[in-house]
Amino acid sequence: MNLANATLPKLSSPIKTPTYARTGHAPGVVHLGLGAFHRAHQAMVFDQLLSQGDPRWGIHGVGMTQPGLVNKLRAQDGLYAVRVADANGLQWQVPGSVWRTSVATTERANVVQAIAAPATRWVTLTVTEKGYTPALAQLLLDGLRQRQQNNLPGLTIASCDNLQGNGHKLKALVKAAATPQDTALLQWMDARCAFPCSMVDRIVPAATPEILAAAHAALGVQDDCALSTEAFWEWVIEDHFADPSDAALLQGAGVRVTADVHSYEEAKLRMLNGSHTAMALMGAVTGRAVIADCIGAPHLRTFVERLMSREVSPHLSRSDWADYRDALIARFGNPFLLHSVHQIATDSSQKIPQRWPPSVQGQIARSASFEHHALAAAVWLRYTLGVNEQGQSYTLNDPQAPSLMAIGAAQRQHPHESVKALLSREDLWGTVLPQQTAWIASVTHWHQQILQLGVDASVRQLLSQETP
Ligand code: CS2
Repeated sequence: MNLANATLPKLSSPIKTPTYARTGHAPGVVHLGLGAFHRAHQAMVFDQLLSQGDPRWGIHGVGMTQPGLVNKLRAQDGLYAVRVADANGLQWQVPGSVWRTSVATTERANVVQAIAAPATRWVTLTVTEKGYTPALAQLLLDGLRQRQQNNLPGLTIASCDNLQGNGHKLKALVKAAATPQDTALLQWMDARCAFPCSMVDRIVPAATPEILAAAHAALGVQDDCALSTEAFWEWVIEDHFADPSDAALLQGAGVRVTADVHSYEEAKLRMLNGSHTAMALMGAVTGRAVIADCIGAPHLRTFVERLMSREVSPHLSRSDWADYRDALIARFGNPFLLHSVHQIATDSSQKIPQRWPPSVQGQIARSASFEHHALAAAVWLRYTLGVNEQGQSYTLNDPQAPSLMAIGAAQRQHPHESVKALLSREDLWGTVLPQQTAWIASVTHWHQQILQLGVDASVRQLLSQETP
């Protein structure tokens, strides 16, 4: 027996389950990129709004490519359990906000229909860094065109991916995909639709067999879509909505609505995500499976602390960075999360440009040290060998995997050439860093150390040559 509408009443108490009607009102939100993150983050915020009696926050969840999860969710009436756990406690919850589902590649017309549906008020997106394609823009344009032609209200279209200025990027992408015939549509979009920037944060690892087994034990029924997350969550969104009254509603549900999303975005991308990527690559190469194992190693923890304090924080506009750093280190150590380093290392070529170069450039501008980032960049090169220090091989999941592996393949024979080839790529580092000889020299140095001594010894060496 699986979790579904019919089995909800049979769940072991005290699990929080939806108390509101899940049919009878069309979804007000179309979410593109129905994965683990959305289901354990925004879907739970919308669940709270639904619980308060506002029926406009049901979700039409769209899987962008893979039908697997959508099929499992359909079999469970859109229901799934979330385990929320950290040092302060553990509880299970079943959010009920996913009302309908589609797969964009095979059911595109349904998705366009959903965007164009009269009840739809919001489109939210977590399509990952590499998902910002002309095809995505076309999908949005096709839905919006129908709204315009049918004289329906505009939408709030909120990108929630880990990209700086994500709302601006999405709007620019949509505009770039428009044709000269779309002039009136773009005018309507400018006047009626809002593309707020937003920063979302919650650590939600991909589900594992362990979490599915734990869900079965807690619920008393099978749940093929269960997830595990931490208690912490944050959603900061620009005060820019198609319906301005949404600001107060979201605030009431714990969302921070502000004119200044930028400072939250940059702190999150460079502190949390920047450290995550460094640890993920280090973990992959040293054979540590999860982030908690990395932060649990005292030298890696000190490395991450110093990366944030010495190289990232001087360039942040967020002044409470020390508290933010300490909270992050505690979150990374959450023993319940089992956040796979290989999951985070996925698509590193798409993630690193947001996460590392701004801090390195900032350090160069103030003639300060960037050794932690240089060591991390050298670990990335080592990672492209596809085999860890114990000799176990792994796969590089990255749209740039072929070119990265080609650059990295001969790194033992021609280390300088490999470092140079990696660091000269403007798609990864921007236009400034490829010209910086001190940066290239430093990555070259750490790369040599890593090949000779291994990652752990190189990190210890870096720490020992610094003032504590
Ligand atoms: C992670 C993020 O996989 C990754 O790239 O850094 O998914 C991270 O867990 C979230 O951004 C946390 O909010």
